[in-house]
Amino acid sequence: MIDIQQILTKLNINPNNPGVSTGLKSWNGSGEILESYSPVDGKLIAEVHSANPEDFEEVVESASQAFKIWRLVPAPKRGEIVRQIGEQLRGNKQELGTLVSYEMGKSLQEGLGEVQEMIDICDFAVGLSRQLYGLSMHSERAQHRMYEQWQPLGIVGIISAFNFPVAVWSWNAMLAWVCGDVCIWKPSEKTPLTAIACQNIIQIVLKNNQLPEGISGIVTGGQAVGEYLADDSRIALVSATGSTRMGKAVGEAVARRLGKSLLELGGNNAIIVTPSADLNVAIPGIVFGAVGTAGQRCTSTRRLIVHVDIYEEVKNRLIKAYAQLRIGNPLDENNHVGPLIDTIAVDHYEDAIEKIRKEGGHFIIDPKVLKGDKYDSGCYVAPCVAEVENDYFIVQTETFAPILYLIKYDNLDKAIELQNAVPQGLSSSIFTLNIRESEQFLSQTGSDCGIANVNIGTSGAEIGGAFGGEKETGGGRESGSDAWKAYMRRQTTTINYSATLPLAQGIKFEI
Ligand code: UN1
Repeated sequence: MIDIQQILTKLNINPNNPGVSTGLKSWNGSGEILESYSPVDGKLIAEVHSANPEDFEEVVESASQAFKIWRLVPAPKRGEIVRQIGEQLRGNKQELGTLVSYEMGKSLQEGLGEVQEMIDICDFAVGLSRQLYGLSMHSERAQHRMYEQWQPLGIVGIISAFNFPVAVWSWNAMLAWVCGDVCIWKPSEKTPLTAIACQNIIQIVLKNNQLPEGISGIVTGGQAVGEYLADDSRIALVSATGSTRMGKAVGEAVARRLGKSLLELGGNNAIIVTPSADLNVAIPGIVFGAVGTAGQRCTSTRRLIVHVDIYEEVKNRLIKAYAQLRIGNPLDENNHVGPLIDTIAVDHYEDAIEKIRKEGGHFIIDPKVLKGDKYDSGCYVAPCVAEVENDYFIVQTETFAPILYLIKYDNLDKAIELQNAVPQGLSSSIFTLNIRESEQFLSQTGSDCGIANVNIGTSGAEIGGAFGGEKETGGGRESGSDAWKAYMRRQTTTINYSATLPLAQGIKFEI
């Protein structure tokens, strides 16, 4: 159906030696081999070497040297480089989006959408490069000027997850670059090729502008490579997206050396459906949130908290909607749901299902691991819905699969309490046409999440807002608004242009 060799070639990837063809030896590493299999058809796409400690050292050294040059480039000029990256991404959107879809398994629409998010963050970062504003203050001392300025941090380590293999890296990298930082990327070991494709694109732009390649480094590999980044005090900021388990390990290691971390971890996102909800808007929002990307977004809808008066109606409409879902090859636009990332994810799905049953859950739409020709990779599962209690252990856990939990409520205070009663705090929504209900949900006694939506599902956030969440989601914010501040250090400056030395707080000191 697609000619993957042709796509790899267009993205400058030599399938027999994916890293070396791009120039920097370390992109291919010398460490153990990572095999990239497509969950779409189970085929091996290519083998990539992971980075060993020497490779890592080489990449950090090249980043340190590049930082000395890059920090001197004026911010709007750095923005111009990011603009050129955005142009390259526009030119490669089809191929990169297709590779994302093939290597990761999300639908082609979503693969292209992910590349669009990268293009959008480039545009955002270009504008931002002229708006890295600091405040100025009035000094309490005469003839003194006081202000703050934002300086680059240095090397930013980016650990990204398989589910958004390229967009989440770009949210971090594009901001970090206009801020004057250099980046070292550890992509998910499950999706190394999309990362190498991005590196090729960036390196073309850097080369065209005679800039050092160390501005954008890559270290492929698993947990060990993540640990190199977390433990190394030359990495000023580690931005990590992924599971709470991974984030705790990274956060602890970085904190031990008092480095900075930005964590964007698991979600356990709920939608509250009130009696006034417009179900024609709510049902597609719920279904897209629960089954889009096969339930593997950190913003996927996991819990549906429905008012008792409309519970049966919502349940019936969900049964109808799920019956229409087409599961299969994500590159075929007729399908709604593609595969899970690998068979390990399928094991997690099956394990969760067993736990739901054990704890007393009841499926209204049955789970199933799909078999047969079309599902040869063994990674395709049926999206399912179960009636549960919010306090089941399994409901409190994020399972990266299309499993939706149905929970009943009778008054809004209780619904909000249920929505907040999980360890995670990423995304949340309410469907209502009642202004009191919507305002209560958005008030300080409402949702405790980093994202709170009204009449929109929990997933599909735009890049313009700050993205991230509270509690076990890690507290970090990436992407839009003023998330850029995490990639810079704030410096408060006071300048005395008087002929005396007045001290602050009126202290007298005479010699
Ligand atoms: C993620 O799942 O890690 O809000 C990021 C969304 C996307 C990003 C999700 N814009 O669904």
